[in-house]
Amino acid sequence: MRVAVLIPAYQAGAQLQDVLARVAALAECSQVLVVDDGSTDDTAAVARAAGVRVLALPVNRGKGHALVTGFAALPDCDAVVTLDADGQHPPECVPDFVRAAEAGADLALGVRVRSAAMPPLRRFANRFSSGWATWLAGQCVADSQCGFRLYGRRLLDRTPITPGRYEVESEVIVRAARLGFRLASVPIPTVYGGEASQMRTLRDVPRIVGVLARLTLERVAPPDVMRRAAREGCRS
Ligand SMILES: Nc1nc2c(ncn2[C@@H]2O[C@H](COP(=O)(O)OP(=O)(O)O)[C@@H](O)[C@H]2O)c(=O)[nH]1
Ligand SMILES: [Mg+2]
Repeated sequence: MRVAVLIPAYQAGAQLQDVLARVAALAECSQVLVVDDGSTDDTAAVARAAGVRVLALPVNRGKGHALVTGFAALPDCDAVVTLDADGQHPPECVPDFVRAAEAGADLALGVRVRSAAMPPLRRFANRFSSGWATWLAGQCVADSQCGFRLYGRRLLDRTPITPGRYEVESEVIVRAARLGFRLASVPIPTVYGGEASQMRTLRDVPRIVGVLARLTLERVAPPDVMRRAAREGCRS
């Protein structure tokens, strides 16, 4: 299986070098792509110095935009593993994701233990959004907010994804599950250290709640893109 690693990165210069060195040590990974949109620190320079492919976009538009751009730039692999640039996702777990894909998963979702290592507000938000996503997806979604994932090729080719910020990661789970793609959970450590989150509560929480509300409506009134995708099916 040809596996690419896609790293959306924003203001992540401080941790990115270590993450890229650990990704480079992975036998499973055939290519690495960093997508930086508008960082004002040395994120892009650190990635280039590590010798990986970099897409440096001029304006910041959000993690979801970076993911969609990255998926489109990686058409030649069988699966794309996404992991965060800030060191919260140990690259050493990538083989577990590949094993889940080899066992039949189309979307392998990293699952963090909701331990005391996770800030209390995050724990609550995570439980709430994961419960809602599970109900919408009809399959277990234990951690809808975790960006450490493996996306299979067929899923990437067939699931309509609306570019945006963090809410994109909720949309893709629910839409992929509705199209019949198989989800799996991969336990990963819960890492909270000195890294600064780029998530802005007033901007991003309403976007996540908004997308879950929209996906609730899509149950009864699917948009054209989903009707078309459903006609194509996930296995044909
Ligand atoms: N390219 C890009 N990456 C982003 C953006 N926002 C966050 N990221 C990256 O997405 C990952 C997760 O973001 P983070 O703010 O740490 O989210 P949190 O860990 O859920 O608090 C990190 O690798 C960030 O560098 C963005 O606007 N553009
Ligand atoms: Mg983070």
